[in-house]
Amino acid sequence: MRFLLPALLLFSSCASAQTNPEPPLIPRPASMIMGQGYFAVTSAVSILIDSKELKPEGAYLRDVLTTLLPEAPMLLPQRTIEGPVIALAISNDGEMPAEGYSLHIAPERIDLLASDRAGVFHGIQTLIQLLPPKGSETAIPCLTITDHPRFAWRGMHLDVCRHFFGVEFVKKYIDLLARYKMNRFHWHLTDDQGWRIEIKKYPKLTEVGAWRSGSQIGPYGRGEYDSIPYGGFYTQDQIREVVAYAAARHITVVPEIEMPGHAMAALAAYPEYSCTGGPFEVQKGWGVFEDVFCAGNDSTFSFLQDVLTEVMDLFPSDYIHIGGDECPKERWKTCAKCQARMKSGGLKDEHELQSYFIQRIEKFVNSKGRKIIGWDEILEGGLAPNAAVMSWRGTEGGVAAAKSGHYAVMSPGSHCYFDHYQGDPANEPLAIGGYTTVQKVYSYEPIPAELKADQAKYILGAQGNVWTEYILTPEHVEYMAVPRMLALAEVLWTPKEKRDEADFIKRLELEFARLEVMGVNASKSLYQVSIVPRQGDGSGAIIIDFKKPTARFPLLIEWSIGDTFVQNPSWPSSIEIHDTSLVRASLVDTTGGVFRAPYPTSTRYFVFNLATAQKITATPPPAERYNEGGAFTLVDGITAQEKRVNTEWLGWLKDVSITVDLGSEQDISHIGIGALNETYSWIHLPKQVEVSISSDGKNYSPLGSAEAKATVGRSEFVINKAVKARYVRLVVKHAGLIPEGFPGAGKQSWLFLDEIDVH
Ligand code: TNX
Repeated sequence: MRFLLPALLLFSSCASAQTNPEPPLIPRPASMIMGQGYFAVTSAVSILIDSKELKPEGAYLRDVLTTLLPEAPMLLPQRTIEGPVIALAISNDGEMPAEGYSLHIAPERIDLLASDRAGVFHGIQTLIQLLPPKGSETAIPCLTITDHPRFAWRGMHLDVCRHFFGVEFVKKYIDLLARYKMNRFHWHLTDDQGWRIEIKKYPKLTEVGAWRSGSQIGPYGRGEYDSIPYGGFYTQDQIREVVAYAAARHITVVPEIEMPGHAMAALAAYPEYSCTGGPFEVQKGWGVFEDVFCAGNDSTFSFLQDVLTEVMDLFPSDYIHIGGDECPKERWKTCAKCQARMKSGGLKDEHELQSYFIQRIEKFVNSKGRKIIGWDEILEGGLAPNAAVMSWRGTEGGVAAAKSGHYAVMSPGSHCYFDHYQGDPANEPLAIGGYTTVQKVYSYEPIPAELKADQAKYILGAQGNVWTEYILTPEHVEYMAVPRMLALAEVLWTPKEKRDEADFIKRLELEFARLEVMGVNASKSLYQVSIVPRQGDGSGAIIIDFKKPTARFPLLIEWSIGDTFVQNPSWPSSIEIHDTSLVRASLVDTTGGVFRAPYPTSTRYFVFNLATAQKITATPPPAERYNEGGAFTLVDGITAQEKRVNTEWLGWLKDVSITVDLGSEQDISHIGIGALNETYSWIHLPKQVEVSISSDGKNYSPLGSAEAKATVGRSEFVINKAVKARYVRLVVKHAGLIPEGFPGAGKQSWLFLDEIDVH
């Protein structure tokens, strides 16, 4: 039976004379040759499978098509039948690389031939990307694709400890991985703030360890917590359900059980496996904690082996992630059992004790036919013989592993941490820090340049990590992961020479429309216009440059100052402001393109006072690392936000003298300057701020010391006196060495300053 909608007929007949345009597939296939004409996807289509083995993949495709079509297509064993077919088959010639497939779409039939079931599944994902995300019968372009992955490990991680995400969302996350041909889901199941997996032998791990009495609010180090009980965990049945769901999508779930550090939740439940015996609480705040598993106590190992035994029963993954990161050695130094273990084992320091710990666990995991993978700290003190390394602190860990013949998965903070900012922090929800745009992810090359070819083969691939300290909801996880994981998926799948950023961004634009229909809260930060102020002629004018994102053009910029909207087709665009203004800017698509969702709007509020955009000098200038915008930053109309330590604040390691020329003599009643109090980042308030004024810029008369309104975070140093002056000078005394009891004690502290307020 032949059944074509009139629209499809029209569509295919119009286009039949020409070669079809390339569809916007992500990741881009290794090879794609466009044909002519279309295949009509209707209820008349039958799905054929060449063996029973492919029944799950056939059923998966049928279920997807059923959501689009009036009736479910038939799923039949391979044979010749009348009418349009999609034939799935496994190739026996042994020539196709693992997970590879070829897809041939002709007007009458589609042939999907793959090296293995995973390849069939990936080919099905390609087919799905050719379909509309919802709706009805459709036509897909004739083409031939030959495709296979560049890397074997194409991973995404999710931290469910800092914040918990239920099974429904985990499945949605896995579906996203599948769509972009990712094949490892790294499930971070235990940490200081919560133990999230039921262990039958140790029920307190979830009775106690899965719950905390409150959570940190706001940025790190502020010491602010709510007192809302928080928690959750997965039962073993739920874990099995997720593992099976992922397996049906050819995704391996790699469980992570953290040791010896990041163990506070476990120790809150079973304090006997610590060095001191506790008691402990499941942690409310983020960070690194000194209490860890005791390495001298044999019962710690029996406990962890019991846990891992249940874990290995649940997860078929050949790699089991045992954490290994950020383990302070303080407790071990003063623990009699740990010290005795070091003595009897001839271990020369606590790093070797950590290495002993990991090797002992590795032996156990290996004895069950599995392998361990751990964060790069497991290299310290000697790497366990069969261990693989997940390189997060840069790429050195991966390089060291590969050079010594160990496998490595690359996940450097610089390119693979999707908990970092992806747009101008002024326009983004609070994040942990960093700045990793989708373009930066796309530029990532997983094979470090220093590796020779025979070493490079130890790089299994890479992985994007989503740590959730500052990510509270599923929608926010999606926002942080998408579209960055699409960029990483292409880095990991597509041949290097086929990668093309501009082309990717174009395809991404069409994908955004689909993601919206799929109910995925993708970030559009890529389209943010940056609003960047700079010094005018020093007489109270700020010039604002609108910087375009590296996105698709032709797109207009639209900005507003207050209620006045201006559209401008030209880049770069600049305006000048002289008064307090709310400035907004966004892109506008006047081409009637597919991507109709509004582009994000960037907003910056410029507040003017007598000092704003006047001539300013700072002697000495700020340290190079914290000198964005120069001294002008102190009078740019923007009060620095705490979360923007790297850009809006200026930093010094010494005293500084700042002079502002107000242009003419002014009546003044208030002189103030902002300073940052963030001792965990080694940033301390100044000792003193001496204020003086002058009419001629030569002779200064002291006004006195500004008083500190000190708080954690931004603090203000202020002096209120009615005077007349043209020049204002602030001599800011640096705090000197960091006192005992603070992070970085004994080192030189940082002085961070921002907006000056004179009125
Ligand atoms: C470091 S990455 C950690 C995590 C944090 C993350 C935040 C790693 C192995 N350890 O515990 O969540 O930074 O970016």
